[in-house]
Amino acid sequence: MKKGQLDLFENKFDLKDGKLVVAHIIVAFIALLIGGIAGLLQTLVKSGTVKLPYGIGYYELLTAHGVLMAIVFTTYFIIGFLYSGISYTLGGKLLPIVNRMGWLGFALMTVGTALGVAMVLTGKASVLYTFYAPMKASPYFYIGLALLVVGSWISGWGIFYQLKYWKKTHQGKISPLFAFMAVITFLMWQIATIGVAAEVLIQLIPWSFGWVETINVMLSRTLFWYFGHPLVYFWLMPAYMCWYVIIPKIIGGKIYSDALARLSFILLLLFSIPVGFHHQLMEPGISSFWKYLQVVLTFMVVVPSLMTAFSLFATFEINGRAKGAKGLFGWIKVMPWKDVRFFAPFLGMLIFIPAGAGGLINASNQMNAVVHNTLWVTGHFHLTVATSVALTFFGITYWLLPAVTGRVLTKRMNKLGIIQTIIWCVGMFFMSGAMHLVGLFGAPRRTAFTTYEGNADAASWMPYYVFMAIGGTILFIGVLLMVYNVFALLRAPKGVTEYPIGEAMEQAEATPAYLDRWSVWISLSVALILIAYTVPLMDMIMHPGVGSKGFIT
Ligand code: HAS
Ligand code: HEM
Ligand code: CU
Repeated sequence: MKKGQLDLFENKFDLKDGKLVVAHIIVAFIALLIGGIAGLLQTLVKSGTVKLPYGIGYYELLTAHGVLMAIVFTTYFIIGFLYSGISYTLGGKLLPIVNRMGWLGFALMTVGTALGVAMVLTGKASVLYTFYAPMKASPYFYIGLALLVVGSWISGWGIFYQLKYWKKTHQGKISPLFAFMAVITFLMWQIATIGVAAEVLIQLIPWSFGWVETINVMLSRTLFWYFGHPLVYFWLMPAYMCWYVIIPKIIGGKIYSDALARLSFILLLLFSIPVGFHHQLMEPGISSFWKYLQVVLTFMVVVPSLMTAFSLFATFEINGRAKGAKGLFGWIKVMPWKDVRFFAPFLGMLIFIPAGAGGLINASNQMNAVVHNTLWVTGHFHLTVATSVALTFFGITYWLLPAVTGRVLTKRMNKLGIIQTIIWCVGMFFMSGAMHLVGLFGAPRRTAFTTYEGNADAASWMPYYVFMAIGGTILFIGVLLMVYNVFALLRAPKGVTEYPIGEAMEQAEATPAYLDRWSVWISLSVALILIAYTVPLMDMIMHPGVGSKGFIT
């Protein structure tokens, strides 16, 4: 064991780095709490149970919910989690400069978040988390977003720098799997956020300050979805990191294949960006050929998820057989069901099966015509990001916070964690289930309570809205319990908690070095993006049509 490296079983997580991790996690869960209040109110408004007081608009609420949940909760959690793993697997602690970059990124992100959320809560940015033009927000909302993105870049560069340093001091060695995955995640983020940075800086900010009068709506939506789809993989990849690297260790098994895990992340990097048009299938202004091409690529990006499913089943089954399990499903009996560090992410995996199937339906052009802009889509992403990803993040929290603060997970906290997971799944069953069903009947997303002047179809949606509200209420109890758990974990008894990093199976083939060759993968990724986007983007820029003025809801 080299100096400066850690022994896996005697975890001495660098507590100085731990502070940086904890800061990120705390902001994430404050966002979950406020976003949860908004979410609960949305379900109550939609079902006609409450009317919003003090002139609060429904869009104001929904913007707060979308931004706090989908952007703030996720990004902070991800950076906190990835920094912890980078510190642990790349030398045992962060380089001083990387620690400082982490704090600088955190500071910029927090200033940006505070500014953006202040605009939303004062009703000056009711433009939803996708901030589609021509809905117009205060320029300070967009500036807040820009700061959030720039802050996340600096944090990402910190991760790159730590790996570069590690490679220099470990010549000829392949990077640890966790670090490799963290770098891919942030590479993808780096390439994807260029789209939204361009939209915000070149289009939205000048337009919202009034320096230009109109905006090219088609172009802005395309730049948004160039970023918006990889955004959902930016949430998913850290969850996959837990499934691939952490879960095998927690169940006492091994990683099925290091090489397969790396390959799946490379495929995610290649195919998650040039697919934004699957969010724009119903939009005019993009020719069907380019939509078709991006749908083909969308089905390609499903492949690494199928590889992930295969690999997880293999880990579970081999681990089960090693422990004496027999038959096709004998492994199920030997899983550590009473351990929340396994239980919460496992339910996330299980729910990802219907969640992913819904995605395949969305991506099919003809079926997209049925579900687009209905509550079906809202149901889809409450399964993907708000359950598979969120439950995995919750599951991580139960060992991460103790590990980085020098504490232990008590039996009582473990039990509360199991209860929290069950509450979440029950609440989501009702809420997302009702959303999926009523969406198929045509109920639109992003609407407050309305009877459409007594329309009979709309009246038939009401019972589903009531189920959504019941689910939303149960989920809100889950949010409260989770936030309680986070603060209780921060005051848990002192002790040593292992940072659970799995190892590959002995029989697994050696990882081929070309998987670690970044220049090849980055070039391929850029090439695919250019193929998928150059012609349609040129078209939108050369034939901008009539620009739109801004609208304030
Ligand atoms: Fe999606 C809309 C297509 C995955 C999130 N998606 C959204 C929106 C969000 C979102 C937020 O093509 C709404 C954006 C908005 O506001 O307008 N999505 C897909 C496809 C996939 C997919 C093809 N989405 C995700 C993930 C998300 C996410 C992941 C967040 C984390 N989505 C769409 C489309 C739209 C869309 C259209 C636009 C709809 C519209 O019209 O507006 C795929 O990547 C899914 C692949 C996944 C699988 C599942 C693999 C299963 C695994 C689990 C294994 C389990 C085990 C346990 C081992 C094929 C890995 C087993 C245990 C046992 C006991 C059995
Ligand atoms: C939208 C409820 C948790 C992300 C919605 C809507 C409802 C809702 C009712 C749809 C409103 C509409 O279309 O009119 C809840 C409740 C939650 C919860 C009750 C738990 C207490 C989450 C979590 C995430 C999330 C954990 C992500 C991590 C979103 C997003 C939207 C949304 C991105 C779309 C906003 C938009 O269309 O602009 N939520 N949700 N939600 N939710 Fe949640
Ligand atoms: Cu997508």
